[in-house]
Amino acid sequence: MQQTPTMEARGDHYPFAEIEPRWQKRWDDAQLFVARDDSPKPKFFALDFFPYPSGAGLSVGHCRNYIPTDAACRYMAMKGYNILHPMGWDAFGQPAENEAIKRGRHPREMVEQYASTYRRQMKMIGISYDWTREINSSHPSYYKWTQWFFLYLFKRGLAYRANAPTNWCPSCKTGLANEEVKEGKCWRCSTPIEKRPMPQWFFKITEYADRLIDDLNTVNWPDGIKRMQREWIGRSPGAEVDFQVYGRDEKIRIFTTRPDTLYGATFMVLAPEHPLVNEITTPDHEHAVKAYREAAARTSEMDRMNAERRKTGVFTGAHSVNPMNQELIPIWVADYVLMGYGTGAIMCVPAHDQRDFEFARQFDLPIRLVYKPFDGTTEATMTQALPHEGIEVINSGPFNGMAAGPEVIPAYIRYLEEHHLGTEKINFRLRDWLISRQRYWGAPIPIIHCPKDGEVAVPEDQLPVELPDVERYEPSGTGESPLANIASYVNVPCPKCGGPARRETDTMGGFACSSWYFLRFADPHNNVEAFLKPKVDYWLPVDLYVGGAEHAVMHLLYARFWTKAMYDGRLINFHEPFQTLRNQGMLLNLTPGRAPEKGENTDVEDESVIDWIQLKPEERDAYPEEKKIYRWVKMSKSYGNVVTPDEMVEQFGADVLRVYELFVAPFEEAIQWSTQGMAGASRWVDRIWRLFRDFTPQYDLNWRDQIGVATDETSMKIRRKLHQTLRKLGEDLAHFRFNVGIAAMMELTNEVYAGKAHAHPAVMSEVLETMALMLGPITPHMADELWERLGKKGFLYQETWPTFDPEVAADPTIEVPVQVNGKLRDRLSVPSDVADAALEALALGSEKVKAALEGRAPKKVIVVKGRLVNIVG
Ligand code: ANZ
Repeated sequence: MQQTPTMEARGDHYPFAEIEPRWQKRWDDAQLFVARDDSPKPKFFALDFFPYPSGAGLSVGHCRNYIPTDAACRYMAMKGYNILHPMGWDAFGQPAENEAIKRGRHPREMVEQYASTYRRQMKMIGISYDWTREINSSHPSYYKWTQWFFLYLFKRGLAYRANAPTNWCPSCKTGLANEEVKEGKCWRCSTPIEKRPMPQWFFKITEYADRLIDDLNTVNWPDGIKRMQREWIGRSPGAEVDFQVYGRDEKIRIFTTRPDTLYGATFMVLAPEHPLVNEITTPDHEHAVKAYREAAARTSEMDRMNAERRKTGVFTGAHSVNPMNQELIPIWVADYVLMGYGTGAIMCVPAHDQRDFEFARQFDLPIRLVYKPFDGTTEATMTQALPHEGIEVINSGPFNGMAAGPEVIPAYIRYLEEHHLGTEKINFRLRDWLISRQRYWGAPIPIIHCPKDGEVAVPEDQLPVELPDVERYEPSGTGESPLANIASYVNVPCPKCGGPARRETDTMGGFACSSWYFLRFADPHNNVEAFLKPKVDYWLPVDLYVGGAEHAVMHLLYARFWTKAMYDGRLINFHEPFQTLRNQGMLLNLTPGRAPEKGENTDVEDESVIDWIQLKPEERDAYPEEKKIYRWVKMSKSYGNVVTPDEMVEQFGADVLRVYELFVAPFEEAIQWSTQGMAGASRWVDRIWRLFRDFTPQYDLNWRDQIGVATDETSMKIRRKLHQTLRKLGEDLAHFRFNVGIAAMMELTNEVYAGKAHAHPAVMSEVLETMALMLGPITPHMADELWERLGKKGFLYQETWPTFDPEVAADPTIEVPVQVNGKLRDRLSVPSDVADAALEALALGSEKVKAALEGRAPKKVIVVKGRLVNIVG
């Protein structure tokens, strides 16, 4: 008895397991993705955010970043660009070190092992990285240059050491930058931050605050990220004004964004930490003020900034003189004024500032309006502060009667400056970047402390300052780095005077390494300098930068600052590192959890998920199904809901995973993971595979000679769809609209399937050849295989993206006659598939038809689909 061949044997399915590793090896052997520094082609530098390789390996969520960038690179290669698409490891810093501590391993070997897993997985999904340029930021050959840049900033006065109250994470046992404190908690371990005064190294990012805001206008970035950077930098234009303390010599300087409200200042508030508090407090108020200051010291900054909190404060007994009207106003101390912003002292205008209003009501302080309200509100009837808008200025001496509006504030600033009462001032929220960490796993700060010469730079020929190899590297918790315990590391001669000196023992936070790594990719093996300038001139800036939105005000701000500092020293000739930035949407997975018990904290990172406690993977089986609550949450190790590319590639293949991730949603939007969706992608890939299986034997290399005679309706239809899809797909790939591009490819597949039995053979040859090229960026393994089976040589990556023929792509037009009351009045030239409604609108818009109707409204319009419009008027 004859056996039916299995689906496999018939070749019904794309045999990914055999094909994909084979092509990956061939790409590798041919060094296909190795970037050339000496190409005459225009360059395209595409970069994925510098990953820290974590122990769990890549999830299909991470692939959401890498696959789209890869499709874009492969497309740009076919469009004739010289591509740089590198990868490396952000190996230093808290994430890697914390994990190493947890596992009781040395971070060095751990990072190397994890990186090799990432590398294997990235190759497995067909990413076209140039691995010859791989970098590892924890390697001395790399951090030598991180240290070199530190000294570059130090020599330019942009790195300095200062004793400042720093953000201290008691769990990670290190100081943190402001950007690493999220809602008062450590970005790595969510432990509440404490303030500790200690000497720390800072980078003077504040010197670049204006440029960091202004130059956002020159880059193509998502609006949300630009907005977050602007808000983080927080530029506030206003004025500083001096208030004389009554009966004393001291003046109190305040910062205000609203000098136009000076006449409405009816009291002042100093931050509890303000240095003048002790000086001016009168003896009868000393006790209360002291107690209040002590209580404030125990209150977190987060709480102090919370606008909802009931206002508290104490009177100092002192008064100051309002410089505009010489009125005496009381000086209070209150914790809603922060010492770290402006001057730590404010004038209070309860009529127009909500916090001041609440404070005035709380302590029965006077309120005075300086804008006439629209609705007759008075100081007595007010229930909240009135913002800027009002009819005109009142209660303000020479300013009375000025119409409320934008010209008011400059008038006050002019007055202040003319009378030497104050000056224009722009304040920033941004603070200098705290870079030192009391941790082992980072680039050592290349400074030597000499009792005679002070802070001395390690001479360049002694770089790198190598991280000593130690058994125990856990943070000491004393506020000193573990390196401080290594006598041979610490005790060194001063490079200047040769006398005994101490090496700096803090290391740099990991964000220093990622502030310049994109430059290193242009010249990764240089051990004479950080990079050869002509190479950076050629490759940089990065044309396309792809990664998650969580770095909006950390890495992306720091890297911009370093770039500008290097630009100022003429090390590079551009001042924005990343031209186009794209943030991928998150990948969510349906995850079992339960309702929280009374008083239990949900503690889920994602704010949209409240009242839900994730079930640990080990609890899941035992927990009753009917009590489980399923939620879509970010795919991550901490939720135990990770799907790995390994599982998916084993079951469906890399090309199917690529199609699924590109197709399932717009790039920027969140994806809800679905393994059924993978099956859908797989069906499409198989359909293409079978199409080629059936038609490749008839493929004719010389189809162009025959194509002119393929004028039958089916052939024309298929060709039209083919060229239309080609036109669309090119634009879609260039603009990261992969989902609609692939949807168009799917429609094309349907059209080809519908007509393939009747189409002219030359058309089917054209379809195969063109589709293989179009699939190059999307399903690169299958596409190269199909291409080869068509008898072609080489790789699609090196082929030219096909051009569409606009004539073939054009929709055919037909002529539709228009009659008015039975008489032919016009002929409309319209696409053959025109909709009835569109045809009716066109007919009624025709000048000839309007003339025939002589201004009458049509009584009836009859459209005979695609053939005739009949108007009764
Ligand atoms: C008088 C006034 C009247 C104010 C008014 C506002 C509205 P931004 O935009 O954040 O820069 N301020 C100044 N220093 C402060 C500090 N250290 N702690 C708390 N508040 C402080 O806000 C600046 C405004 O916040 C300043 O302008 C000051 O109040 C207050 F109708 O002065 B304003």
